[in-house]
Amino acid sequence: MDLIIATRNQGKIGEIREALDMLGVVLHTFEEFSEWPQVDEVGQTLEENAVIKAEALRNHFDVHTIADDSGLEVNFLEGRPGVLSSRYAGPEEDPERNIDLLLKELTSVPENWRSARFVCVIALALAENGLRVTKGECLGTILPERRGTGGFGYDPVFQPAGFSSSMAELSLAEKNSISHRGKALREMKKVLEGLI
Ligand code: ITT
Repeated sequence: MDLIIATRNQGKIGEIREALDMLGVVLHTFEEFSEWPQVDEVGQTLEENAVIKAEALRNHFDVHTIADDSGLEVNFLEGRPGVLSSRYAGPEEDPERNIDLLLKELTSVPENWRSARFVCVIALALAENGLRVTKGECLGTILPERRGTGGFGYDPVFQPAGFSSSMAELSLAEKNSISHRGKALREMKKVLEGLI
């Protein structure tokens, strides 16, 4: 089975490859294609955007496609940055500026008010028009400063519940074993196993 991964985010690609490492599925990424459609994430929710991305690429290439839409929801910020996580500090999607803005907004906010969660929606658009959606979340707190160099996005300032390290201090396999994306991908793996 051929499966396109509808993302340009290398961090996501690495995690998806690790989680879907299984016999019978050949994963394809944007680097293999000479043209790759630009998709506007105009949805109001993670689920809408995951479906928009998966269907757009499936419609273009006519191949089974999965997409990931994910984000960080901070309770003190009433769920922000949420669906706008990658563009929080501006349209240039700069992860360092996004973290700077988040830490600034949480200046002086004590640890027990810094709870947050990562949320991930994985959409599978089948070549013959079916659609499947899986979800995962990971609870934690926002650290006062960056720690670690692994992962991507907000990982250096996210401490998963029950851990004393940041998400960026975990290995790829450790992150997948507890993360929002790892959980959604394990569910999607079961769906794919039922299809091949
Ligand atoms: P694609 O749309 O091409 O998949 P993207 O990075 O723009 O790439 P999203 O629109 O889903 O993807 O934005 C998700 C953002 O949420 C991401 O850029 C990070 O800022 C944040 N995020 C999601 N999962 C994360 C993770 O596992 N670790 C750290 N930050 C994460």
